Amino acid sequence: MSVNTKDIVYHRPRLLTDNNMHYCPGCSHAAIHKILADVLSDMNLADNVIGIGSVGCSVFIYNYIDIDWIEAAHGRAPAVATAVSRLNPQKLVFTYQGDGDMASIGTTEIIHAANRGENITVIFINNSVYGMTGGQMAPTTPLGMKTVTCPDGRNVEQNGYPLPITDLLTRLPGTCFVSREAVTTYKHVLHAKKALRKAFQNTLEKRGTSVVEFVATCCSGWKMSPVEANEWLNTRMKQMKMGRLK
Ligand SMILES: Cc1ncc(C[n+]2csc(CCOP(=O)(O)OP(=O)(O)O)c2C)c(N)n1
Repeated sequence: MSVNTKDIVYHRPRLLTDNNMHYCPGCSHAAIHKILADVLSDMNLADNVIGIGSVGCSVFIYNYIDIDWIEAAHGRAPAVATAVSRLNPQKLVFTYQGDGDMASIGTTEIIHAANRGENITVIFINNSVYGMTGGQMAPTTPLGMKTVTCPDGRNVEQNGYPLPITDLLTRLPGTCFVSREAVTTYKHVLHAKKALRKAFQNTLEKRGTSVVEFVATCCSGWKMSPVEANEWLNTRMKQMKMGRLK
């Protein structure tokens, strides 16, 4: 049967592999992998890119996106990316990190890499908890949110303030672009793709560190259904400045 190209509404990204993803239903990682594969395919970057994976639920990302990957120890992706991009200046180098990874154990690495203005893109998946290890409180857990390690809700007296890591990164001289995105609606997906394209273009043009944060869901960690998690995320997004931050 011949298909009218005008009727095609969906293309599977060329770089997305056939492997079944291991993510829980409703997890944002899966949607973000898809748009990442889409943008890398659209920009024709397959042979010119090295991704630095991290520890967390996305640890198997190398099974899903068919590019060159290096796996970094927990939190160390920006340090590994620094070496890889300096040794391979012709390659686009990016990290893919959760909030436990980037905003907790790896705070030093991201702050110093961004402050040095390393020529990398940082993709930061902020689902407000440590997903892989069972939904513990992360530095980015908002006040009032319940997790297994703050069952009555995060409070300042016991847990301190949430760490606004992305906002801090906007203040550093080495960051050239910082954006906060989501994948909850089609409109958000389009916006997020534009931000990823911009970040990758900056890295290709050697402008310094670009950061794209995704405010994301973790249905299992939050103990919510995918619909409830999306609704909760939409509420949280209303409290945050979304879009381009720098
Ligand atoms: C050095 C080290 N400390 C602790 C761990 C245990 N650990 C594995 S994943 C993880 C949390 C990951 O959370 P996050 O980065 O937010 O990613 P998510 O799983 O939520 O996508 C932790 C603490 C580890 N693997 N290595």
